[in-house]
Amino acid sequence: MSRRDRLRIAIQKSGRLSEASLELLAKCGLLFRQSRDKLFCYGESLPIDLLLVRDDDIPAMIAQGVCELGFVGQNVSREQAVNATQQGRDPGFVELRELGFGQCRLSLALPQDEVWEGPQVLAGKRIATSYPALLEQYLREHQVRATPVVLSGSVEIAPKLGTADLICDLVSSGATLAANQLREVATILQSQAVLIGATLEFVDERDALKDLLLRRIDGVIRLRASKLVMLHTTRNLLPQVLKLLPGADLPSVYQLDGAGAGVAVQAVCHEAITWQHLEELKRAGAHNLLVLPVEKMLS
Ligand code: PRT
Ligand code: ZN
Repeated sequence: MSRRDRLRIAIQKSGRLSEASLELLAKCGLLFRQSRDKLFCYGESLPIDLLLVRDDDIPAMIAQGVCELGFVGQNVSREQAVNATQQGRDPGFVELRELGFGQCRLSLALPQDEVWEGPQVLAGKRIATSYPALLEQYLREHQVRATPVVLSGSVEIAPKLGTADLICDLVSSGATLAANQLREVATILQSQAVLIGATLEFVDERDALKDLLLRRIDGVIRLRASKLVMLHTTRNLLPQVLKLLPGADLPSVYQLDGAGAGVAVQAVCHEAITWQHLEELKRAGAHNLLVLPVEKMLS
């Protein structure tokens, strides 16, 4: 691989992952010279440039050394990795981080009136899908023989057209399945957007740039779920109350003015805080509970 002093990251040009991908990069402090209609955006704040492409092309671009990093759905990265492995090739890329957006699942769906008693009902059936490698892996694991019918789009109408008996496709709300009188019966893969990167290490500036970007992405992801929790309690109840704070960093405890054993607690929690958490805290003796978003954090 030739030496380069700038890092390239590929994201989907236009589609379900584009906006969230750009937003994540912006939160990492990356600014690009405006050219969203073009393939290449020059990085102005750091020597990190952006490639805007079709999501399916990203894994191969990384494997070929065109770019070093990319954001894709796990459905795409796993399909291409399994496909490469089945052909005895090294995929040339690895998953580095789960990014927490673009959630969906790859599922099998049958016409609504057909029964599902487990994977054995698939025997001899034609299954329409854009994910033949993941489907074949599932069929192998369940030791059942069926015929994948590979389609690049409009998979959900294949049973109605008679070109397949059932489908294996991405689902998020389930509305598309319902509109086509299909019923989700089994999930093959739970998917979300991931950061993928070249398997090879770099011997130039790109290595440090990749580490820097990974650290910033980790910070953004961690902060997304982080909340500042403030509450009042009494000193004797403090151990129980602190035990109930989900994923809390070392909390600060302050004596409340003129309130005897009354204390105020402040803690940054790194896990989602639900109403149930708050109710449990209240039962344990906490009151005046406040949950606030955290904007930036530097430890
Ligand atoms: O042009 P390009 O190839 O880049 O775009 P694309 O058409 O391949 O991708 P796009 O933008 O549709 O999806 C990009 C990625 O978003 C996918 O690879 C998934 O990782 C993720 N994602 C999340 C989804 C969905 N949710 C989703 N619901 N991708 C597709 N769908 C489709 C699904 O195929 C089905 O047709 O939406 C329909 C089902 O949605 P519901 O809500 O009706 O269940
Ligand atoms: Zn695509």
